[in-house]
Amino acid sequence: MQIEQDKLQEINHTGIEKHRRQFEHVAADINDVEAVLQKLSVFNIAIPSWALGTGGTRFGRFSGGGEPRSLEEKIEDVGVIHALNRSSNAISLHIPWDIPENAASVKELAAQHGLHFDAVNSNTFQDQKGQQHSYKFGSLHHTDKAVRQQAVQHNIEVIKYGVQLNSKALSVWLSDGSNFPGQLNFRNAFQNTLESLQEIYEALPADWKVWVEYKPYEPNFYSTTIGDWGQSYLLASKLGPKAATLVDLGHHLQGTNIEQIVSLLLMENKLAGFHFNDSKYGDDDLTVGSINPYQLFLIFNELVEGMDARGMDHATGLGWMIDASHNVKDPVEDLLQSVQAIKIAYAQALIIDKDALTAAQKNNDVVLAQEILQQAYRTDVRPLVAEAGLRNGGALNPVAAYRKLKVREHLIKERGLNTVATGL
Ligand SMILES: [Mn+2]
Repeated sequence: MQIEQDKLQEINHTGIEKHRRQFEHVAADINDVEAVLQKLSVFNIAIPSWALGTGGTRFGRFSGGGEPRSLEEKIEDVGVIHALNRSSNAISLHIPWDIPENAASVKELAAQHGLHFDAVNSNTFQDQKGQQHSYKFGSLHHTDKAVRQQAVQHNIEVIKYGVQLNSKALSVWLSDGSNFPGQLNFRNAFQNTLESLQEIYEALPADWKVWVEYKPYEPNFYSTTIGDWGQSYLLASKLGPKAATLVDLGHHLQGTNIEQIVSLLLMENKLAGFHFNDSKYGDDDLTVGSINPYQLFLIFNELVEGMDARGMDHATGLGWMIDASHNVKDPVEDLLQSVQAIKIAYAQALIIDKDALTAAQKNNDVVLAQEILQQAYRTDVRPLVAEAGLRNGGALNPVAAYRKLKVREHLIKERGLNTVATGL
């Protein structure tokens, strides 16, 4: 379905006076608020094709109805998200869940919604129907060369689909690892992975990148072959300049200082980008900013500082994507909340008094440094995010507008109550 602009404007109109008051209040204390709004208005976060349906756990799955039944319907759902927030102009495909049957028509449909295709994701963590070799004991790291070759060929095929859609990156996440001590020779597993990735790297077009994601555990519970940023960085370094490390926020052990990892990867020009989500215990795939928004802000502080130090464009310098799963929420509402949370953290990072912070750090004024960071964090920047969305033709409040427009009800009517999207 398409969002009707006149109805959206009507909804915006009802909240506009309150918004103006709140915006002027916060804008009065911000240096160069127009520069902040400009950065916010061009900042987009890609939506993964697998997050548009209800996610499940291994205990069950409770569909909310009206889920997209095809790649085309997934594109339409991202179109709805983008029409409301004007900040989600890309979709990231997962192969083989979302093989584009007709690339030209899929590209045309995406363009109608103002969308393009972000990184393509390969899948060697499941066996597909008719597949010759099993990934039960891994894929790119497998002890059997024939299995490794099959996984390499799959990744090369994913690149080919991506080329048809004008994607520019291949995102690789491996479930390869071991469940029990003694099961695996760590060095052999690493070397096999490197060799396999080298073959994939060779197949990358000149203007492509490969993003190497890491994860400490699950589905393997003793070791993961690309388990942390060090292992990913080592692979990316050995592969070459087209390879970099992808940080998924949920792929860290509790208490990990993710902002420090981000800072150093950026310094080394080896940060590919992000999979945003939030978690309390592990890879929970919860809504971005729902559990620890302060950590998200601290990450954005390092991102803004580190990207500015390298003269990078915030909007295009790194890959920005959500990687979440929704068990009990409407996926579209969850994605709208996630994008808002990301933009809020970004806006807070943009208003940090950097000169004052640098001076406080030089003087070892620990108290002042904390005051400066928290001054930005405790500023309610939501009117800035709303203003940027409004100026781009989006909704003042995307979730509220989605509900007032009864989008889910329309989707259920159109697609039915018992539809099941491919994905997690
Ligand atoms: Mn991820």
